[in-house]
Amino acid sequence: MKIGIVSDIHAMPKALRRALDDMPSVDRLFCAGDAVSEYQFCAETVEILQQAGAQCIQGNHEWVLFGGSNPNYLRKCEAEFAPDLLEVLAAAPTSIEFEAEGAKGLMIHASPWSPFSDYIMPRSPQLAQFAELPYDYVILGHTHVPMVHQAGNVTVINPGSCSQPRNGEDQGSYAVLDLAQRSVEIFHIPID
Ligand SMILES: [Mn+2]
Repeated sequence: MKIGIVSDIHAMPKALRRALDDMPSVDRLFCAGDAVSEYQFCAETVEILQQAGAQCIQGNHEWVLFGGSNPNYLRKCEAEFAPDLLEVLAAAPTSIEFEAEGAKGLMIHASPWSPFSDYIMPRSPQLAQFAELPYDYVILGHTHVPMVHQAGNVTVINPGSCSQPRNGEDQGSYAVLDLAQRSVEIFHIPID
């Protein structure tokens, strides 16, 4: 089974489309949060994810938008967008556990430890702690920096952002996890 992973789209549907067009054939699609931004909902982004059958979690931006911290903008969205479209992200969980081909995984936007908002960067000291988690794969987003890191038996994957790279490069990125091969590949795509 192959899982395509996108993250931190931040309401830029063109970049999402580019990632999905470029992506090799996959069996499942995951979105690791921040599909939209706290002050910018995007119907087209959500529709593309829905059509692709993506399993989405909330990032900090969805958490702010739908969690009540931003009531004026949420009211504006409720007036403008169809309820079922908002519900896709409003009802999304903040983490997903998955199990396939004998592998166990967790997807969570920023960090699996309270306060769930740390930025786990490629050389972060916290990476060593992932080895203690009861998973084979932990999928993160949030940093906009693509990463594949082996911590003991745990592979930590961040697909980066398909639209807003923050690694000093001018390319977006996404990831494909191949559970049969136990391999992960990061793919780079042009951005505008
Ligand atoms: Mn984020």
